[in-house]
Amino acid sequence: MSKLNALIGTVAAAALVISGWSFVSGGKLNTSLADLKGTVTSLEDTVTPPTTFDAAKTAAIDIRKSPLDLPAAIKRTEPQKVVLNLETVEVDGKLADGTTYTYWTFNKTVPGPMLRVREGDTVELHLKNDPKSVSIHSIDLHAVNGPGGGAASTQVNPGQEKVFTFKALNPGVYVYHCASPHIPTHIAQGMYGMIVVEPKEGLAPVDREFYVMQGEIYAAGLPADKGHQPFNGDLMFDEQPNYVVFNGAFQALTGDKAMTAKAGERIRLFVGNGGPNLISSFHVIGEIFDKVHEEGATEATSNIQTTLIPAGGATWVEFTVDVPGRYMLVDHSISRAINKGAVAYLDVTGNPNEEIYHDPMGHPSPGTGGH
Ligand SMILES: [Cu+2]
Repeated sequence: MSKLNALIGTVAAAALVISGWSFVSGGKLNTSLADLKGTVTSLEDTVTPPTTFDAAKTAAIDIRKSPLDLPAAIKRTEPQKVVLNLETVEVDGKLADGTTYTYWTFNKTVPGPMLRVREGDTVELHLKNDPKSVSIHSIDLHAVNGPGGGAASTQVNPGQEKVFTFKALNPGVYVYHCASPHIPTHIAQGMYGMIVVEPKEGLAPVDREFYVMQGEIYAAGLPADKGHQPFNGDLMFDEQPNYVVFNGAFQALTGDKAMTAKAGERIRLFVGNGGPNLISSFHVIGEIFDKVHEEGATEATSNIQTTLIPAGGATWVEFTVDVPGRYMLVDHSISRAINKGAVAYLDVTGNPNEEIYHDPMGHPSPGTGGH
């Protein structure tokens, strides 16, 4: 318990350090409308230019989870025992260009790995905690029927391993997260991911699947501030993050990790919200979700523009990209997208379809290399 008390003490101490927050708050309040005015010549000008992640700048690692890094659809028609291994690792990671942050992770990425099992499977989950960790960690999977979603069985000290078994009774898409005290701090440091429990009949075939999770980062500095930014407990208690991100970092999925597709393809997005606090108004600029499994429900609704994803919730959406161009995933609580990093690119190539979309000025489309 001494480690837990020490951590809670650290958070309490952070709450007393108000000078940094006062400075940040003052800066925000003094921002005039003139300061916010910009010039827009293309859709991309509506967001801050993408960051670059130069590994040579710092020893901090790239913690961004690739949206392509997810298990393939399950082909099995019978349940089986599935063994899953996760490791909690605390790392210094790149939060933005020239900015680093101390993340706590599952398997060194944010979010952690997407897990994928079939309804009826028996899952044996092993959770290791890196010997170099300073904190105890654990896992609560929302797909579990049982105490703490597994957290009751997996409080694991540095250098140790815990295991528990559960049967995946309910199909759907579920968040998992660390549930060790102080829980909001562990989640805010990046300790969340998704587990998909496919229904017995499987999911409808699509051309491409992507894995995206939103989360807040309560770093002391604003996105323009460089250097290593410490966690700020005041910002978290007030639910006022300086960063809101997809897949771990500021505009993480706009450069080398942007998603790509071809016009005419059917897309499935698995989208979760680690929180720890904010509700996402998830939207794709330039698209309409043909199907949304709202809050991860088995039943789908049709023709949705923006769907709410609660903190600790997930959904999956499906749509066909009809024409080439750049489509932007955003939290449509739009300051989070424009200023705090919650934007991702889906670049679609292919032949234009003038019947569906026609631009008489012939504006270049960044997803097609200029046409
Ligand atoms: Cu933890």
